[in-house]
Amino acid sequence: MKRKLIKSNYPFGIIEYQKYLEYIGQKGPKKYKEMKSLIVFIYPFSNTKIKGKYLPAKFAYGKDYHKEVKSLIEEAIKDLKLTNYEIKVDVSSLKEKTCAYLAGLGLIGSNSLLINEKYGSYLAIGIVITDQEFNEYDEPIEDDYCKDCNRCIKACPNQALSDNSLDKGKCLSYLNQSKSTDYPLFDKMKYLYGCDICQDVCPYNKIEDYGLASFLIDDEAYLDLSELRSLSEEEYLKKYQDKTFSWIGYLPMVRNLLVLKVNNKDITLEELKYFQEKHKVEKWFYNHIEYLKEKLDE
Ligand code: B12
Ligand code: SF4
Ligand code: SF4
Repeated sequence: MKRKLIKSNYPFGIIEYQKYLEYIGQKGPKKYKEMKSLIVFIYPFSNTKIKGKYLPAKFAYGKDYHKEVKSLIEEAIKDLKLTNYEIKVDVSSLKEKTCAYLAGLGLIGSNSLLINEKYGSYLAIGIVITDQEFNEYDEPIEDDYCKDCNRCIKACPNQALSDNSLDKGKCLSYLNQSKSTDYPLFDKMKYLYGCDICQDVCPYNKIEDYGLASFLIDDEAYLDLSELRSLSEEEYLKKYQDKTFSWIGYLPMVRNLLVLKVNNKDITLEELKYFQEKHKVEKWFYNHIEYLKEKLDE
């Protein structure tokens, strides 16, 4: 199969599935037994930090990247006329950063993310897994982008990074996408959803904005307390269904906004009590508000 049939305006690379399995130390396929190749795509998010205290990280500025990337890939591989394939974006068991590295699309930095020489690290990875073999495969880049920079490691407010590994339990991006009860770890949260602190400081992201139009900031990236107060859970989910953050649901987003409001001392005790009372059956939420009330009082 010829790779020139793939039409993409952004970089892509192809690797043998078997080589990926060997690289990650797996003897043979546990899943996708008949598959032969992985076609790995990257698509840039916006890297422009919009001023505002209550905005999500940049990967959630625009439309849900899971859906967007899937349809871009569907279009890019149309001419290959594949019969046995699946498109994976974020939710597969494949180690997507490692796939992108092996496909020559960049290197994994100390922030634990794939950095592409042109597009930096603000990007989404999408993968086609197929039984099709190709006439040519890509090789990884041999270089070291980070050297002794360490800016991301120093900037992480929760010390979640050390060299190439991430302590997920300390990472604000994990905390604010879950119903975590490690309340003090939210004290230095800066983003309404996800976290970009370790990418904001990276020199590879100080580039022009290549973000896809559908990933640029839109009105639904702005959430405010009075709106969350007036919308029912159902109405909220309907309004924000095309956003990357919709999957975590209503209450975790309310929690995130309340945390940021308290971190910025920009809320009253009465407002906190209102939400606490309204959702008192959710213990993880109730107790977090208890913690926030004390913090506001400090
Ligand atoms: C779970 C998950 C998270 C979790 C936990 C991540 C973790 N490492 O534990 C949380 C919620 C914290 C998270 C946060 C984010 N995530 Co995330 N996440 C994932 C997901 C679904 C799985 C990652 C995972 O845990 N894999 C298991 C671990 C063991 O493997 P791994 O992470 O691939 O790590 C391996 C490699 O890094 C490799 N490795 C380490 N060093 C080196 C060096 C070299 C040279 C090589 C080759 C390999 C290598 O070894 C590791 C172990 O095998 C992937 C999608 C996917 N299916 O891969 C997206 C993914 C990694 N996330 C992504 C994004 C965008 C983010 C955020 C930037 C979002 C945000 N703004 O908040 C943050 C960044 C946080 C950070 N600094 O890493 C993108 C990454 C894009 C990029 N440029 O790399 C991915 C690929 C989703 C996508 N399809 O675009 N994420
Ligand atoms: S995403 Fe935020 S909390 Fe997670 S490692 Fe980066 S700076 Fe630290
Ligand atoms: S901030 Fe520096 S150390 Fe961290 S990923 Fe970027 S270049 Fe590497």
